[in-house]
Amino acid sequence: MLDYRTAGESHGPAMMALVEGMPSGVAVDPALINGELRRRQGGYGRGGRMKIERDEAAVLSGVRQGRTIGSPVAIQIVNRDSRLDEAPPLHHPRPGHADLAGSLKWLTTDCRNVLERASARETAARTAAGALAKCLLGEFGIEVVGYVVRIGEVAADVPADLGPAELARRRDGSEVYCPDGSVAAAMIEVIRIAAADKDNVGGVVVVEVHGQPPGLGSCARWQDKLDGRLMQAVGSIQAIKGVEIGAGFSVAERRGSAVHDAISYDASKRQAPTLGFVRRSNNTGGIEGGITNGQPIVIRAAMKPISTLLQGMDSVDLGTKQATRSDYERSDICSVPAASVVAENVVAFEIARAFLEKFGGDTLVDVRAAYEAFMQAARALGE
Ligand code: EPS
Repeated sequence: MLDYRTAGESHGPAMMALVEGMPSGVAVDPALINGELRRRQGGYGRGGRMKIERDEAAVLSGVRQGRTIGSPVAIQIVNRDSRLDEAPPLHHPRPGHADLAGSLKWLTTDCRNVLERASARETAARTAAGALAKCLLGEFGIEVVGYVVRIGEVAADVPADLGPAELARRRDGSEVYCPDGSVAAAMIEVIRIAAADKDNVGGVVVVEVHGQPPGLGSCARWQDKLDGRLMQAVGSIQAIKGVEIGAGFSVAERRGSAVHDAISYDASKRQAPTLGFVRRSNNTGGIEGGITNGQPIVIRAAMKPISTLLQGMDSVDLGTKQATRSDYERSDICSVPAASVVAENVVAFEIARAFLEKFGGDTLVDVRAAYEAFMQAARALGE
């Protein structure tokens, strides 16, 4: 089974990802992986740390002559700002960060032990693992694209049918990774004003997946439902507080006839991932009963403003219990654009995991044969 783990402290020597279960024969594209790491470091609103770091993936195992060989793939991203033992203690927990809850959990008054692992720096490792998964997805024409649709009170209007290439093109021309060029300047202004007020802002990101076959995930076991798995993958990204699939929370206020995506059939579209089954809408976000239906998968996630505030917030000293302001640690003002990159890559990993659950084998040749046999049988269903 495809799986991964991450390790590393924000100011330790390195961040690491260990990916297991990749079939052999997958061409690993270092430019793709490092491109995603670079995008994650960027976006308007990033702080001083990102001027120090130059994230680059060193692939230490599992790849020979540019292709996976079936063994675990270890990826290391060196931290330039590595000073874990010298980093000062932090006794005044920041509301919203893991500082207080983690210090209680691990019985310490020095939040440093907790915040080093809770830090969003960990998402560099998740991004690298997801980008590796994209090397597999690319073999099957599956595209994953993440972008920003809200910063604070400024919301974007992104047409539903742009398609992944155009979405990525528009997004990549934007400092806030938003495909709606008409609001980018306003988003930047919201971040700038918040920073001037020693405050910060959150936002909303969207991830779309295109080209995946029907039948990924399962309704047989609740653990295998793909929507639930995607929600966990995205909801576990630092500072994410809500995840929706398709029309999400808005379905609650509409009638069923206006929510469900009516089905028709068009034989001329049999080669598409939907196998010719046509929907006029995609409110379900590409997943019904925990299983892909071939329509694009659409996931939205809300990110809270990050919990390090230049102005501080009311807090207490964990040693004396006296009232104080929370500590300020060097931080970003807004990392919503970075979160869109992380979300894109963790989603890519979950899609690859579900793909290999259905079509997995030791080699890419096995996987392709299983995929093609399934697609052929599914197209011929009922004949
Ligand atoms: C973070 C605090 C900042 C961010 C960090 C997340 O780090 P530092 O304290 O070193 O300035 O820059 O994010 C990253 C390092 C990253 O790579 O995304 C936090 O407390 O969560």
